[in-house]
Amino acid sequence: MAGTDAVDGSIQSFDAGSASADGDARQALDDDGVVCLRGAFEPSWLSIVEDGIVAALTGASVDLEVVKREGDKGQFSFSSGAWQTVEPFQRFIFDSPLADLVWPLLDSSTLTLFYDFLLIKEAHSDGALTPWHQDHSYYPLDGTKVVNSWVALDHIPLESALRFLAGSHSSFTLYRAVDFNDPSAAYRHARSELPLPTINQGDRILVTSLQPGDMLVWWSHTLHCAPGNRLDRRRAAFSVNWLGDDVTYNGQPALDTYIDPLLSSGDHVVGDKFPLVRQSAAPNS
Ligand SMILES: O=C(O)CCC(=O)C(=O)O
Repeated sequence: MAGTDAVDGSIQSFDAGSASADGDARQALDDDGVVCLRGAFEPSWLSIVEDGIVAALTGASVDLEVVKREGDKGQFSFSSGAWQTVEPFQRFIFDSPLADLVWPLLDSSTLTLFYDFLLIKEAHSDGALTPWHQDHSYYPLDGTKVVNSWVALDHIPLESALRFLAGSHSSFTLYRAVDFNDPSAAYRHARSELPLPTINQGDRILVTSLQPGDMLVWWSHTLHCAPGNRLDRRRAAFSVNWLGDDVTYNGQPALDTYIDPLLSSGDHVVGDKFPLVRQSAAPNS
């Protein structure tokens, strides 16, 4: 894959409040593998997430990691599945417009919460880059309707924004999972041995700058990466990962966040850990 700096197109963006966002945004997500919903959250919702961040960073998140890469001034903090113990994250996930913005994009009779992920790249965490990867290659899941809804909490200019390989989701090919601490090492829960594709001339790398409250949504098969944060201010996001009606559990080894010992291979992924958040009266109605 190319480095994290090459960029040549803009992620298709829609006003989250506009009536046509569902259809056009869904088309863009299906075509490119990623879409941006502008102004998805009012500042009042973002301040609830900030309350959650304070709680998560001061002990409420059971799965918090804080790293400082060699030579960096700033830390990189990330936390998975904190919604279970961080009440403001619960409020944001269950009471904000989030679920109703995401559900129409999935073309699914159901919407299930998979997990949340908080990432904070402090000022000058230059080395905290996110290598090219595909979220799905870390999950013990079969199916295609898996999305990440990633909400910007700060102004994120192009230089520190996520990059996506346009259309890389479309064949649902599963590539080798990358070890984030050492991209050259084998990942311990590998599901596929297929190396990540090389980027060819004519491939499009998509990016866009974001304002606080803008939300990116991408499929779990879409290849993406992000640079470290070379800015002199924080670059933070709160993302929530969702499952649709074609997703089943396959029981393969994975991080605890993605595992529910109560589920068996072939089960629909739903339960206390992965709650059903929306369900239509009749399938696809
Ligand atoms: O924001 C980032 O740096 C990486 C986010 C990401 O790749 C993910 O959540 O899958």
